[in-house]
Amino acid sequence: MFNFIKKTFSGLHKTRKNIINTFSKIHGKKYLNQNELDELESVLFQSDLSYELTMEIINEFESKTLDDMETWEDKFVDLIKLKVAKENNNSDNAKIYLIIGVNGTGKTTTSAKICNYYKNKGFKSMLVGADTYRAAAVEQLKMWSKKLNVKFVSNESTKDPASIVYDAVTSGLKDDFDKIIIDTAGRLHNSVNLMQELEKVYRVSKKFNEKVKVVLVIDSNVGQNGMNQALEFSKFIPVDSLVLTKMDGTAKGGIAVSMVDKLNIPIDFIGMGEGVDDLVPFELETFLKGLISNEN
Ligand SMILES: Nc1nc2c(ncn2[C@@H]2O[C@H](COP(=O)(O)OP(=O)(O)O)[C@@H](O)[C@H]2O)c(=O)[nH]1
Ligand SMILES: [Mg+2]
Repeated sequence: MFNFIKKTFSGLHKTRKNIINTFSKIHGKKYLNQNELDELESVLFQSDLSYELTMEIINEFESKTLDDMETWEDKFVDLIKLKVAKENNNSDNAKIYLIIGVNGTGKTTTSAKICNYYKNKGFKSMLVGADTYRAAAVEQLKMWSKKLNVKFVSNESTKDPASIVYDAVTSGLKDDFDKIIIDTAGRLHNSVNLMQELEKVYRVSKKFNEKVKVVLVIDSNVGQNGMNQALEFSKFIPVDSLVLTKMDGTAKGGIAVSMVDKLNIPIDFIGMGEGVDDLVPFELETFLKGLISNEN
């Protein structure tokens, strides 16, 4: 667990840079003047914390005098926790994982990371290449499977991802796999054919009477736009959880907090790099502390 906390803190370096700087300036002050409030408002907003959440914090800080024992950092964490607190039941009970999202968000990498995560937890895990649009994507996933030493199923002779999913899940269940992780092609919600194809893949995966988890992968660099991706994909199939990738390379990490606040879909993991171990279970309090803490 300690390792995950460390990763959360260091992976957020771009988002936290200005925030930490601002919090360190106000550290020890009993109340904040207008300039300090303005600066805080600006850095929180730039990190893609929503306007609404930013204003709530600023309003609260504006009317607040700190006691000797309190810090602005603690106040920040407490306020957001109070406002957005939700149960995150990141449970391990699904068997079939559909990894979906728009192009380039990190679906293939995240499929490998999730497979590795469950394998390390002792689950018998396998990967399925169902991106029938890019041979390179199947090859990429196959390479991950070799590296992780897990079973890999795909079928280059068909362009129908639903048929790959059907065969792969059938064989995976027969061999008693606990986790069948399916990588799919990138698609935009406004592409009707591709969204119908996704619905079909979903329907097929539901036929087995096993718990299916639909995981939407979102590149955190897109900030508030990620919220739209979640809403749009949800119109076609029920999205069960989110993975926010590339947290390590963005200054907009505050989007995770807005998402917890606004969406009824939990964030299960955040991606913190290109390596297979760079996947961290999302935990709101740790994340918030990672944004404002000077430790690393
Ligand atoms: N820095 C960083 N890069 C990532 C992360 N996740 C994926 N990538 C990179 O993003 C690029 C696209 O990833 P890929 O998994 O192929 O995306 P896909 O098109 O959605 O399948 C690759 O170069 C990955 O190594 C992450 O969490 N952090
Ligand atoms: Mg891919």
